[in-house]
Amino acid sequence: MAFPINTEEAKAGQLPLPSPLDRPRGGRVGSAVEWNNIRRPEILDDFTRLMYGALPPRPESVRFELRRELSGALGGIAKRREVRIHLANDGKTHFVDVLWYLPLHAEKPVPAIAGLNFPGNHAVSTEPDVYPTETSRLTQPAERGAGASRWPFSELIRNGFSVITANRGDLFPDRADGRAESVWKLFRTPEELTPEQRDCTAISAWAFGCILLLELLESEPLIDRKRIWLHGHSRLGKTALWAAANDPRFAGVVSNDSGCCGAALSRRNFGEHISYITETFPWWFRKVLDSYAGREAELPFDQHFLISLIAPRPVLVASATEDLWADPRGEFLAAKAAGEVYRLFGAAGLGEEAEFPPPDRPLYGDGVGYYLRTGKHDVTLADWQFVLQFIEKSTNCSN
Ligand code: GTR
Repeated sequence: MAFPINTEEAKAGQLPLPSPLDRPRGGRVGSAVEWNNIRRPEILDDFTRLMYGALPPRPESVRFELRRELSGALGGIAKRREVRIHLANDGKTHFVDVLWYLPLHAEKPVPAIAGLNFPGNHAVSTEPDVYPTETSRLTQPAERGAGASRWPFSELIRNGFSVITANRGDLFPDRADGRAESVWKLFRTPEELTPEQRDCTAISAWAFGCILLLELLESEPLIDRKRIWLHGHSRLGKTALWAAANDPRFAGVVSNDSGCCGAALSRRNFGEHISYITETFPWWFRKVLDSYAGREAELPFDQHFLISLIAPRPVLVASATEDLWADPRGEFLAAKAAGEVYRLFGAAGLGEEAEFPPPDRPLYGDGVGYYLRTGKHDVTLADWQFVLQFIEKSTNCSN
């Protein structure tokens, strides 16, 4: 790695941040209409070209197969569905396996939380008979229930939410040569899917998977399609921000510990940086991003632009005290700086006076929220409690 990692605040640097409202060749947008019509598409295009690449196109066919439905799941409070999403394009096929819980006795349409998981569908549930994610798609095969602490399905069901998840490896196995087995194979030849060919990225394949989950939810009348939230942790937090930036149907997003190339500012010299991330995970990003290692200030954006693309929909940025690698303060500063765009829509964001909060004292803001949880890089029950409060507050504001 060409550049050292810094975790001392005194050495983080004070680079000026670009404003998302400034046009590249001069001038500035000053209204929500100008933002939506002029500036937002430019920024989306910049992130597509320089960081994440384009999302996969729509396959010729998308079909939902209900493989199993149980009505007494999670001790009798939920319905469990396992769905296989079959994709077909140009004579080629691919599938994605989904684990989906719905409240058993919903009288009216319920909100939903969608998100990809790390270890496999069978590993995020405590139920012993969930169909396992195919081993070949897993980075490290995980035991049943091993990742359940991050997915408190019963708690979320009791709070009135449906929860849906699929494994990241079903879209793009998370390794340098995963591209050849990824969803991209529907659209490209094997020669176009080598580790060196980096146009078809993992983050965009994962974002596409988030959108498939959304469309499956939308096919169910018991889901309130105006309240479909997207949640992502770490690399999947980067993914969640990118998916919601691309698809306005997500009602809001939670970025948990998303760090470098997620919610954290690249211009701060703190924690993970572009040099490290592009050398370690080249399949996540387009190749051109490598050339910005050490010259982050030359990017035409910083990560508050990514959050801004989601405006005026609510975004909650979550950090953890021991997760210096993800640069909690850089995540806070990006969340705060995105407020400039939220204000065009009449929402205050975190507010111009907001200060980096002490641990476990959430700032729910207006459109943009932020908190710093005590503890490690993880998703805990405490995180979900903050998430539920933010969703409740955001929902009440917009009604
Ligand atoms: C780390 C990576 C981070 C973050 C994390 C994760 O190794 O450097 O950017 O994405 O993985 O996804 O858990």
